[in-house]
Amino acid sequence: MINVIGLGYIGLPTALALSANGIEVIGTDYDKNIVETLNEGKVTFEEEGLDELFQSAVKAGIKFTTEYISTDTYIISVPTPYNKTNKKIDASYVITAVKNILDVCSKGTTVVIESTISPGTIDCFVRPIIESNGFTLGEDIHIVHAPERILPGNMIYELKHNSRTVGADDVTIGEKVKQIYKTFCKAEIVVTDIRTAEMTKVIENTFRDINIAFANELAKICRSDNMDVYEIIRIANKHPRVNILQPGPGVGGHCISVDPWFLVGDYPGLANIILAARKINDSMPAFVLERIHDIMKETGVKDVSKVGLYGLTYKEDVDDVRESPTLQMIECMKKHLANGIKIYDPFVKKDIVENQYHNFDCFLDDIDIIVILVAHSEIKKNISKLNNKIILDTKNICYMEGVYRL
Ligand code: SAJ
Repeated sequence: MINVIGLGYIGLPTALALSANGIEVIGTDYDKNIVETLNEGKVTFEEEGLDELFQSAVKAGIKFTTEYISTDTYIISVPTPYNKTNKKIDASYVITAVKNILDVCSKGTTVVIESTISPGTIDCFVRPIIESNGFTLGEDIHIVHAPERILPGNMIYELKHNSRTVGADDVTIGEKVKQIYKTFCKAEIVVTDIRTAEMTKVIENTFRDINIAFANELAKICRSDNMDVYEIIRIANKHPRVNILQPGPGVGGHCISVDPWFLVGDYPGLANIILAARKINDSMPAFVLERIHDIMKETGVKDVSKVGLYGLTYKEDVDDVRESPTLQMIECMKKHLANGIKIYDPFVKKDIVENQYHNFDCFLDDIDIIVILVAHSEIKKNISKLNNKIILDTKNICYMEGVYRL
């Protein structure tokens, strides 16, 4: 039986996939509301295919609880934020989970950490706790790091089809954990050591952050000298070895905007491109605000309450707002006491900011300028409704004349 600890964006789909593929699973989360919702037969976030997977897992007997269960295999998928002051990993959720496991586990237990962790986290934080509690590593407890790679918006497909990494001290244990993941993962599973697995995960997201930063920097350069960044990227990408990503209003989410900081925090002085990329991506929300300011001046719209931000989530067609560029923009506006801007997102049902609308047409009725910050399918299908609006399109999805871009 596997006890999956943390039923968030990664833990829940993983627990469900294991259960639906024949493994006995109990999912544990310290949040009573999450556990209650799941026990009422409802999923806790929107994701294509998640409902179906949930139904299969429930049929197969998955259980949800706030308790840690005594068993021989655990998968930890709790958050690993970074400490905003020293930029290093905040491993406190992982540490608490390991401590709680030690209280109930049986001898010979395997503890798999799925949460993203910076290189050295297991050596610095996890091994010492296990040893100081009187357990012998490699005998009483086997520690494994098996980071995920699934993309929000396409999680259920990628859970099955993406290659994965399993880092372990002992190859036999690595192979045992590989067999567990093989129940639902049909792609290659590479077994390696723990530090390699830790570093690999972090640099994958850092690679993407740097590439997005390059596109964002190009957008700023092109704006300063009146060139069309999208056309330039489109043409450059025809080169067989060039593949530039798309500029946007910033980088959000709990992964790409967080993981590179671990390297900056742990290797100051060495992580230079990585730091520059983070700074460029973090500067984009303020850059969009400047664009809004210029466009208001140019078009004569004086009242900020006539401006509407479309999109609150960190990217298209997901309901996750963590580190979202829109929230960063709103924060930035508050500092300058510019209140009154209107906001709408079809995926965000609860009121999380001031002046938030829950109906697209009402939102449109009340604004003159629309700023597209997230390319949700909803707006892509309804571009014709924007005909009489001044549009700032930061996602390059409107192709009519007169649209302002980054
Ligand atoms: N973005 C751009 N321009 C682009 C692509 C993305 O501005 O050309 C922005 C998005 O709008 C969003 C942010 O970057 O704000 C991140 O979005 P994303 O779709 O690139 O990635 P995430 O954060 O949803 O998921 C990433 C993935 N990692 C990589 O692609 C290397 C995913 O595979 C990981 O599993 C996930 O992080 C994670 O959990 O670590």
